[in-house]
Amino acid sequence: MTDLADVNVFVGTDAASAEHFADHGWVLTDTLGPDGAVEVRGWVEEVADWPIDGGEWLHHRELTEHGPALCRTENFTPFHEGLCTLLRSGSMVAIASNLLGEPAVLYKEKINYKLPGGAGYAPHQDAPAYPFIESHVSCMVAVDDADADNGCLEVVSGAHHEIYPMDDGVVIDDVVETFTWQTVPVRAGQTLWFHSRTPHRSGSNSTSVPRRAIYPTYNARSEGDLREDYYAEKLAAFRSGGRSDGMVRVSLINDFRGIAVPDDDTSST
Ligand SMILES: O=C(O)CCC(=O)C(=O)O
Repeated sequence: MTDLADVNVFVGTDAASAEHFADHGWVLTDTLGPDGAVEVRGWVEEVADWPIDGGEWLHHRELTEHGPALCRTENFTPFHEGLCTLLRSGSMVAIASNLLGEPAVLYKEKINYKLPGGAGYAPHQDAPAYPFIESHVSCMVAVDDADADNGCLEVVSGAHHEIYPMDDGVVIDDVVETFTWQTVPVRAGQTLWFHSRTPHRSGSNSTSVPRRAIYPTYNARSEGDLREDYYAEKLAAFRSGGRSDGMVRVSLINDFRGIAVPDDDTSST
């Protein structure tokens, strides 16, 4: 497996980064560095300790072979100063703006914890899950090293120009088989930026340690500041019910492969 982290890391705010992103639909940058990653890991642990029902953040759990485990938190920047500053200002917004080619604003944010035994994601494009907006860029800020064993991302290069046929939000098998998938191992502190139409997927975490990552999504500010609208729409959709296939509903599309925790299970994560 090629370690892209060694051979292909960009600055993010320069023309070469924007060119690589435009050509491939993704680009890898060194955003936090090892020291920043340690600080951010502490912040993610603080968020993970927030109570399930204690606030307006959205915690989601999945059932793993080790029992119920936290799989995702959304809508946390209003309640965490450090993460708010990291995701809504400074170099993250500057890189998003460079890749979009105009000033960017945060559209949504999530942490995927992928704890030991945590499930992966079926092949999908994010764009159908992001209402209101034409132009997005998302990224995976690696909180822990990610590789094939703990479920790093796999992407398809140069396939970000169209929406592919999908079933329930997941790209259909006939199309998936035609793609050349590229595994993208990343080190803690690195950030993999990807277009909202870049097909991507990931495996489960078969190791004994977490594979945590933060995923902010940005849109061009010229399209509006729609973060609150996004979360209003998402909450309304979630109130209408969970998935009927026994899997956890974490998204407006059904890409997540995690098994739902029974409603009457209140055990801690
Ligand atoms: O964290 C992962 O492994 C994949 C995340 C992803 O594709 C998603 O949340 O849509």
